[in-house]
Amino acid sequence: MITSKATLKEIVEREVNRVQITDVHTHIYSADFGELLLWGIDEVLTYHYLVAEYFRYSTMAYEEFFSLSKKQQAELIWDTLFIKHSPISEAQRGVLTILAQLGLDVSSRNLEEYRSFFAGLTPQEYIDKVFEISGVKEVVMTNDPFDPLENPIWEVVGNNDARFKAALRIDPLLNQYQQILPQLQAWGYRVDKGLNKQTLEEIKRFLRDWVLKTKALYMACSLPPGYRVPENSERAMIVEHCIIPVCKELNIPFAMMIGVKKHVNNELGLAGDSLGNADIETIEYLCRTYPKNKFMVTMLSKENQHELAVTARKFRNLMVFGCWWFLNNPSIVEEMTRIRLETLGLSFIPQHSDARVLDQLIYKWVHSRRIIANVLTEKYADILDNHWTVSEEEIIRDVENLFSNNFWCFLGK
Ligand code: RAT
Ligand code: ZN
Repeated sequence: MITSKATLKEIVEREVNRVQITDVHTHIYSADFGELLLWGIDEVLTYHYLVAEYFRYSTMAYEEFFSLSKKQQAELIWDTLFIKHSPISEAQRGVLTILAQLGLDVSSRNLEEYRSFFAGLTPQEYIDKVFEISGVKEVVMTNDPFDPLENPIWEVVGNNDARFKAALRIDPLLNQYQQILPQLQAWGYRVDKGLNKQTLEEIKRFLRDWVLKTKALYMACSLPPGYRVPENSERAMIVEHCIIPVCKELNIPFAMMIGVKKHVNNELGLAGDSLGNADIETIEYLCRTYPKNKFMVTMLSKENQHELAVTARKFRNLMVFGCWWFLNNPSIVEEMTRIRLETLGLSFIPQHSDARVLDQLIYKWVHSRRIIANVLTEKYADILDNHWTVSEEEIIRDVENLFSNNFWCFLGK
């Protein structure tokens, strides 16, 4: 039994650093997906979080920047965000963590040297290396059947690397139904402009086909702050009449990522989205009305975090996950982790990486592990003060639950 706080800290840190992670939401792919798998220093530097930060300092026209090659963009970002200003933002610091963890000389500030390190690796070798360094055992991808690059891969090779799991991402279906209608029709689904009975059945058939084809662990969608169900809208109809029944039938969760305000500055491309407060009543309604369905929820606004944690106390079919996107700053991750541990005990998924570039698994998890370990240590210390005893095995159990098993148990696997 652990009695001293110094030992406690050491054991929690050791176990949190050692645990093999299931990363429940990423945008990376297995090597089967070819060019869709992004990796290497130029991809790391042109991450859209850094592109947004680059334009805090640069006066270059947006089109001019986006017309440059990736290599040229990376050079501008390196010079502006690392040489001309100290790289202290979370996304900047992340680049340094990646380089340091790969054993590269961060102090050399030599981009060409970093490039030559990556030039000597194959994607497969690098996947193995990154999984090993980051201590990630498996990741869930974001799989969009409407993506013209991704779709044909599922039709031909599919995914052959068991460490990569699929999640069926259906943003276009829920957010742009009229635009994707011709595509669904071209694939042989008898869908109409109006959501009549046959159309709803055909959308269900489409969802079923793709969950089965990709072996998706869940369906997912990113949704605006104004997302409402029930509501007289195409989106709410498709959620209640297609997504909910198919998820129930296949026994998979519907992951709702709520609070994205798309294209606040369209000229910034992927970096141009922002956030807004969302309505927790939609989650309450869905969890209450469909108790046999499972919902994974992450929300983008800091202001929504407390009510989301409270809502999970009311509904056991709700799994709160991750500190998403703009929330993935150390100060906010720390606060959210505290709120969740104090409100939900150990029954949530504290973090996902959202890695878009393979290398980012490294920094996102190095940074998150450290914060989560600190908060956990503090919480165990509080119960030691009450003469509760905690064993090493119990700490290992708790840590494994947070970083992997809570997800698999929620899925029922
Ligand atoms: O975090 C991000 O990289 C965002 O651009 C989004 O991809 C977000 O995570 C999402 O899944 O929609
Ligand atoms: Zn994401």
